[in-house]
Amino acid sequence: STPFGVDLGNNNSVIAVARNRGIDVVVNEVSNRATPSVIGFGSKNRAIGESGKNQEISNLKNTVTGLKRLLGLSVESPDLKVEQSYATAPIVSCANGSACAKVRFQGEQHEFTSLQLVAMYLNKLKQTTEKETKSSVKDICLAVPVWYSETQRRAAADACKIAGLNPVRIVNEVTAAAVGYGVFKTDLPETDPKKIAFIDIGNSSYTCTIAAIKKGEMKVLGTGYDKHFGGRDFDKAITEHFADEFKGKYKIDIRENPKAYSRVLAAAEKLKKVLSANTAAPINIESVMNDVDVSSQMTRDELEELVQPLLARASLPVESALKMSGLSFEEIDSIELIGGTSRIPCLKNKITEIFGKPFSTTLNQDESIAKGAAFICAMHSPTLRVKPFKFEDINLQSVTYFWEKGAEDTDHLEVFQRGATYPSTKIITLYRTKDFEVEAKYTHPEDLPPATKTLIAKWSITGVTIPEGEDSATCKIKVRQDPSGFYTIEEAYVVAEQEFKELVEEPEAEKKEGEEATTEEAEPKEPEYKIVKKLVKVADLNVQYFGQTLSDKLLADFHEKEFKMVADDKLVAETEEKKNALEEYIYTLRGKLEDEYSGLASEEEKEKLSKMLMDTEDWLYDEGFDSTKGKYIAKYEELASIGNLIKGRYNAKQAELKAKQNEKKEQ
Ligand code: ATP
Ligand code: K
Ligand code: MG
Repeated sequence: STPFGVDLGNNNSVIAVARNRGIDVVVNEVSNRATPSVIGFGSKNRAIGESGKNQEISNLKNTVTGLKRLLGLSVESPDLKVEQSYATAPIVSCANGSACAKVRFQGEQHEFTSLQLVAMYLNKLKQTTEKETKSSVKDICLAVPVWYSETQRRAAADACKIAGLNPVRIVNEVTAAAVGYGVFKTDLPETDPKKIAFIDIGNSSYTCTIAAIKKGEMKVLGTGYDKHFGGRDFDKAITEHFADEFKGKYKIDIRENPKAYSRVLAAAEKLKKVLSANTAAPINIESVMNDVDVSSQMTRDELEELVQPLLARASLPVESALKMSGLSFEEIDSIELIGGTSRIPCLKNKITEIFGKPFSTTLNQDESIAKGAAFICAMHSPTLRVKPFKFEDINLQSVTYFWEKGAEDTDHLEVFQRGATYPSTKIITLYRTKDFEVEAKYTHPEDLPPATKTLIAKWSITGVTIPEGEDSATCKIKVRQDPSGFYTIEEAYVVAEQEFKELVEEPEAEKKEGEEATTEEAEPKEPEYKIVKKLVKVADLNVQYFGQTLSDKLLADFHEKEFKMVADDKLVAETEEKKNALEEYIYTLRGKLEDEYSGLASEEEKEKLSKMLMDTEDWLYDEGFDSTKGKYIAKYEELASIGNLIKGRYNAKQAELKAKQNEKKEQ
């Protein structure tokens, strides 16, 4: 399968593949290099991506956005309120306590979990990619925010699986961009790594990741973020400003009219973008509500004033990243800016001001995350050979593993510290007399975002038997923070001391430099042995994981539902296609009948066909307006049976004419 990288953005997503010995961004069905992260639900089908965005304003209640923000979000989290404030479809609590979107779809109320929604969207991106690359797509490297918890990362992986994808790696967005930088930059130092601050300001969040990069190698040193800082906050600030203005100026309250509010919000985003290039920009919306046309304008300075509260927080992510990395501002060699919102002049100035030096934009602001992810996916491919590149990410939360206290054991150990790098493997030794359980928990629940699950996972370890002559089994537990950042137990086994006979080697007589080795035979000696004790693996233990992944049964269930919806969407699209084909055929055939076919059909035939065309046309706008694919095909074929007859005569006549012409030429 083609290695596939996805930057799942809150506003739009970018997909990239590894092919032709390079990494390419994949364009969607309307040739855009980014696809809106939107799902619209309709009376028959879903409209995902571009089509969802196109119908958004007319279908607000059944249009879901904020997919990545909802994924794995607990309904107990205060962030739910934030997301609800941006959402136009109702975001509710599902039976299992996760966030769900409540929409009308195919004539019924549906609640889709955040996991299902992300799966739908990823499946659409997969289809886009398969179509564009004419290849199959299975393995995916999905980029996620650095602040995603275990719950959210597991949900991301499960969403991939529901979409029929194999998540070979979940990677932090900015890390993926930094990997791309390290792989494609040609002038990196061989030894002394450069310290680079990567800053991504997107639609909903702001991340600063500091990495040490040299040729072929990258290590993340620190990262900081503001989960609630992005382009949508600017849009909202502008919209709220105009909401107040329009209330006074036009006596309308767009806050009471979701459609009007959404239209102003969309106009606000446009205005914001214009203000990145110009110092003032207009806003004009016809009949925004109550038949009122609104118009106004905003200057760049006014926008800057409006977002002061946000700008005041702009240095925080950088400061936390620096603190974690142990570096000072002076030690940063360069600053790389990515993300759509980093195009805003006042933010650019702010970044320069924070670091006290100019930034660079070596990386493509919109595509570097997806490209890095595609490269990482290719790294994991057994068949593709990519440029070797080693990289390590940083662990944001300390994690402790717990077990029942034993006679010789304490009951826990902090295994992965905040600030340590991963992937990383550690071995824990426990002396056990029976089967046992291990739990992994975040060490400092007080540092976690509210409503984050403290328990990461539980494992049951079975098959413990005490070796003969011992009081307990010495169990070795291989724990790992894997490349996706998941905390796992890779394997567990029992070791025991066993005695080995080992040859005692004669200490070699020290040779002085320059001295010839003696050729004299040493006196032959009896070989001497000693008994050494060594720990060897004597038995494997069974490790069973109870974590935050969906059960196989549920995964299969969601998968089936998803592919049923895909089939429905496909049928609707094909039906629409057949209907359009029929409509078009009516017009072309009618035209030809009066033109090039006119001398080729008898009056009777013409009359019959004209009537059929008229009847079919009437049917199309009446009873057949919303018919089935089969009916449209049947109607088409009915017309074509006569149409093709005349076409046949026409073609024969054309051939005859051509033959005559050729004859003439030859003469
Ligand atoms: P996130 O990373 O938060 O999940 P995302 O990846 O979808 O979101 P980006 O694609 O990096 O975000 O950026 C999209 C945001 O950038 C939008 O809010 C958009 O309005 C904003 N944006 C794009 N171009 C400009 C511009 N020229 N000036 C100002 N803002 C812009
Ligand atoms: K994006
Ligand atoms: Mg982004």
